[in-house]
Amino acid sequence: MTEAGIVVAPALIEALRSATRVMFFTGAGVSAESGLPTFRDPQQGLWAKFKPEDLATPQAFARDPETVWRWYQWRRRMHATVAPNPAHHAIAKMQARIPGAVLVTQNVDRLHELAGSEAPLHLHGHLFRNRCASCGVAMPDVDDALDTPPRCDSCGGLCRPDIVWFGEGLPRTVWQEATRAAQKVEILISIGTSAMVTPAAELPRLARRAGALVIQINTAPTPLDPIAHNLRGPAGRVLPALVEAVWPSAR
Ligand code: BV8
Ligand code: ZN
Repeated sequence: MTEAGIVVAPALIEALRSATRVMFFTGAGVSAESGLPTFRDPQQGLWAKFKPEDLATPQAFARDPETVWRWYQWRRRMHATVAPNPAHHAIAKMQARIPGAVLVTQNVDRLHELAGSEAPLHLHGHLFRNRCASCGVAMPDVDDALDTPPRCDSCGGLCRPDIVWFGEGLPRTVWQEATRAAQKVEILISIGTSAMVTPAAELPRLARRAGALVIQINTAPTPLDPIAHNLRGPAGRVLPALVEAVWPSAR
């Protein structure tokens, strides 16, 4: 039992202490304690009447680009006010302790990077990047106060967030790298994801089938429960306790 009241089996501590091939797989729950709503949480304020699945689609953008654009601008401004929480910092610490540990995130925020994690694989893109919806060219330095999507200098197409919408394919090379790594790891730690969105949610199952130990940190049950060793609790409390248990600061 760690001082945070988290029970971590000695075998788990031993496995993490000796592991050399580890993957961290994160979802919106890892950013919850930074104050960012997860996809399961009801939208806030102006956006309360929308469901993310209704806004985060190419069809929504084609139908009403201004509304979709304003939703992302609102999220960018909201993300600009939050900071990494102890969960992000604990993941960065564990990555430093386990050379070559791979971090794959479904999140589009940049809190892992701000906490010091190196080059996480973003399966669903980047909230703070934009591209032309027509020719795909990157469109950097767009003012996050703009209420309508600017036009591309090269082709006049509309600017869109560099994000994977529902119904769109994941970035091919990122997905290949993630699936290749998932089949080689000894341990996959799934943190703060409802494991409902595919194909991302396949990664823990892929790792399990390849013989990995899957550890899941979540405040609630998910479809991964049956294949995982479950540490129930908020990631901002469980992960620092796990770091302390595996690498006691005294050493
Ligand atoms: C694809 C960017 C094919 C956008 C995102 C039926 C009809 C149509 C499509 C489908 C369908 N059924 C399945 C599909 C496929 C679809 C899908 O999975 N839909 C879901 C809704 C069922 N998937 C797709 O469309 C994907 N593309 O399949 O393409 C294809 C292939 C080739 C060519 C063309 C097409 C694309 C999916 C990517 C969508 N984009 N994000 C944006 O951000 O605006 S996904 C988005 O939702 C997030 O990025 C994230 O990945 C996902 C939400 O999942 P989570 O991260 O898990 O968050 P969630 O809120 O669900 O859960 C939070 C968890 O944290 C909870 O478990 C909670 O208990 C826990 N928690 C809370 N607090 C804490 C905590 N845990 C620990 N500590 C805490 N403090
Ligand atoms: Zn263009």
